[in-house]
Amino acid sequence: MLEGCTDWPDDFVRHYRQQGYWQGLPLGDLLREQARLTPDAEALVDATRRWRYAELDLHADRLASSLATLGIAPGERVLVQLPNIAEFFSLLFALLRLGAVPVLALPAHREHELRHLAQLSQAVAYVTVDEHLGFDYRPLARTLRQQVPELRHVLVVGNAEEFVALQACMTSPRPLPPVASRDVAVLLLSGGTTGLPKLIPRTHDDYACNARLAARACGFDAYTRYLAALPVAHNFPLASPGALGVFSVGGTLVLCPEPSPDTAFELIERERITHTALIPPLVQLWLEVAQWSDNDLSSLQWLQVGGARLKAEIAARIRPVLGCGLQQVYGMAEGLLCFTPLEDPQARVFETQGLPLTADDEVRIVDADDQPVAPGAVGELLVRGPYTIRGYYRAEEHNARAFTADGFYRSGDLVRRLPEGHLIVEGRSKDVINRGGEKIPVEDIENLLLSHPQIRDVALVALPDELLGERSCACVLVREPQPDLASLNAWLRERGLAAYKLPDRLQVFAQFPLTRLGKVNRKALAEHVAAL
Ligand code: AMP
Ligand code: DBH
Repeated sequence: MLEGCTDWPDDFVRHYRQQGYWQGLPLGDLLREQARLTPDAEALVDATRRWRYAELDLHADRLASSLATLGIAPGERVLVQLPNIAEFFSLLFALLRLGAVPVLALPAHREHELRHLAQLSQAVAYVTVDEHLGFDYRPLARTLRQQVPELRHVLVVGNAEEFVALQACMTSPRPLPPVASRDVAVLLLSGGTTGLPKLIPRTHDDYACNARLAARACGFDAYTRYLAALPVAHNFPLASPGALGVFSVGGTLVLCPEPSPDTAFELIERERITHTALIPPLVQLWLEVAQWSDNDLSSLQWLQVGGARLKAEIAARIRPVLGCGLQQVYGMAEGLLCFTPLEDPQARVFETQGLPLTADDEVRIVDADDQPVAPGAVGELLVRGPYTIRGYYRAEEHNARAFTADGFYRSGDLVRRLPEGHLIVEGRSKDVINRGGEKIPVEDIENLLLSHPQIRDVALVALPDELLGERSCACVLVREPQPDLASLNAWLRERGLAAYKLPDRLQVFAQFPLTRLGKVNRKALAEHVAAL
């Protein structure tokens, strides 16, 4: 296994194989197999292209050969920052076939996040796009290359300027050394537990299991036409079941450049979309717009919603307004996926976040002393299973806290379980703000703010928000002259922070309320600000 990753113990490996969770096939073969079975079926549609399975397969092979020729070797990491375009998948499968490991950054990430990801992963290459939604990624590539000298290659989709054009990397396919299914396939980003975002190593075996079984739980088949409205670098639209789930059954993936209802509704109508996935604030936006939209959404069968808690009132409006069923999804890039079963009664679908995907997802709900809580009581969810990691990448010290001695992942989520096994997410114990499904790593932003000359101390807290569930407020002690929110955010932006992590509000204090132990009382701070 890739150095810096934690393997499952042998008895678990044996069990997961015996039970058929791990099938011993590298993810690159998943596409190969579909291309053999249904070469002419439509695999992928984006704004300008329609690729059949045979075409996607060939693009991936050609790109893999070119990347090998450039000198990218098995096991090396490649930082990938691509929007929802066809090349995301030719590149992903090329890297998987090469055994090189993609680090999947989101299009919203900027210098602050990318530098950290490149350094932590010791990436040898960065692949990006010329422009997307009005943002030019090439200056970002220049900065990154200066700051991280280990980045040997920069490849750009579109007008590459001084960089290598990805579309020119199309040599004829040649045989590559085999890839081990037990090895790491991708490094996903965690929303953050403490400190800087961590990297999540997912193996070919466990990620294929994730996608294949999720596709089954969601009823995906060869007739499925899935709209990827969320950015496909994220675990939800990528593999839960998302794109990889679609490819595992020979369905069609339609890539939506951004999730606004205007763009998405056109595609749903034109492409006869059957399934899609959203985070809760987008559901509200889609519901608003659908009421006066002329688009025909009648092909839509299921809307999956996850990333943050969905309010039951909103859940109840989905079928009347959009004409499709709701499936709640509670997932994490670290592994565990829960889905409300398709046949569940409405009340259960509105009120719960579903059942764990497999019988071997071992879920424990515990108190502060790691003792199981009484049935039905709220506690922290701990989990281990055939597609849940045993450790973050290169994070030995953090892993000692984030996992129990017997290998359970401490999710930081507070949940309770109904008698039938359905989980309900009630809150969290980790220091992350969940802004409508987008996760803000509190400590990282606080550290950045502490380096601002006018800020003496800071606590970033969550405030309740009607649309987003939570938004962020920077509570600060300042030096004169006092900064205002606009100037502070301009300063953070200059430091290359992704826009969704910018504080929504700034509140200046003369002193912070303290706990009896003398630490900043975040709860009291948040309550105080919310009441203002
Ligand atoms: P990440 O670790 O970035 O993959 O984010 C996963 C986290 O998102 C989970 O641990 C939960 O805190 C949150 N989450 C995901 N889905 C839901 C959901 N359906 N309801 C509430 N919280 C969710
Ligand atoms: O929030 C998440 O990370 C998430 C939500 C739903 C996820 O990773 C998933 C489904 O797979």
